[in-house]
Amino acid sequence: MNPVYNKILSARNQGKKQYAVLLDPDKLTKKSLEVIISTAKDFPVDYFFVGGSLLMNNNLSYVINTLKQHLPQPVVLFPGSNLQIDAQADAILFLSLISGRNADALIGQHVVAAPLLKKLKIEVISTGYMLIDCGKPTTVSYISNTTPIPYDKPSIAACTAMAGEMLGMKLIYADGGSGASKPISEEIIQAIRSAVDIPIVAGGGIRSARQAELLLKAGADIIVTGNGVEDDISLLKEIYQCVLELNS
Ligand code: 1GP
Repeated sequence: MNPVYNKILSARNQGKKQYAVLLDPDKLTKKSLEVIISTAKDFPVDYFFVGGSLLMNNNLSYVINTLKQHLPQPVVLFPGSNLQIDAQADAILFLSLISGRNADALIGQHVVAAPLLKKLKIEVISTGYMLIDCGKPTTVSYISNTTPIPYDKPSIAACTAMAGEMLGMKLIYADGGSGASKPISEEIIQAIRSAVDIPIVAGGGIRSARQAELLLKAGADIIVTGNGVEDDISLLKEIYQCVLELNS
C-alpha cells in the first residue's frame, strides 16, 4: 500500500536524500523528453513529478505514458488544478496551498478531484504546499491568487508547516515557484525541519548542485528541479551525483 509515500518515508527514516525532476508537459518536445529519458537511465533520479500551474497543451497523458514505458521511477502528479489527473500516474501530490488563504486552493479543487481519484485508485499523498517569496511573482502565485510567505520569515514557514502536519498532511512542499530567481533560504528549510517530522520537499529556482546541497543539508529530504534541467540537462547529472555523495 502507498508505495510512493513509503519510498519517500523510508528514505527519510534512513537519512537518505532524494531527487525529483519536475517535467512541465507544455515545455517538453519529443526530442527533449527523449534526452531526459536517456539521461535518467544513466542517472536514475528518484521520481518524476509532472504538472504545472497552467497547461495550455494536452500533453500530460503523453508525457506520463512515455515515461512509464521507458523508466521504472514513480511518476507523480504535481497538479496545478483538478484538470491534471491521469490514471497512468503512480501517485498524486494532493497539494493544499497552506501558505495562502484561497479556499479553492486549500480545499475546493480537492473536493472536485476526490471522487475521480478514488475511482482511479491513484495513490494520494496529502501535501502541505507552501509558497515562499523568492524575489518575483511566479505563475503559481498569480494563478492561485495568494501571497507567498516572505523570504525572511522562517517563523511563519515553521508555524505553517506545523499546522499542516497537525492537520494530518504527510509531506511539506516548500516551493519558491517554478522559475524563481533564487532558491528558498536554508533558514526557511531549517525552521521547517525543526518544526515537523514529516518529509520536506524543496524546489523552485534551483540552478546548481551547490544550491541543492545546501537545502538538503539544511533539512530538505527531496530536491526538485524543473526549469534548470529543461535549460541544461547537465544539472540533472550534477544533482544526481551530489545526492549520491551525500548518501554515501
Ligand atoms: C516548481 O519546485 C518546482 O514548482 C521547480 O521549480 O522549475 O524553478 O526548478 P523550478
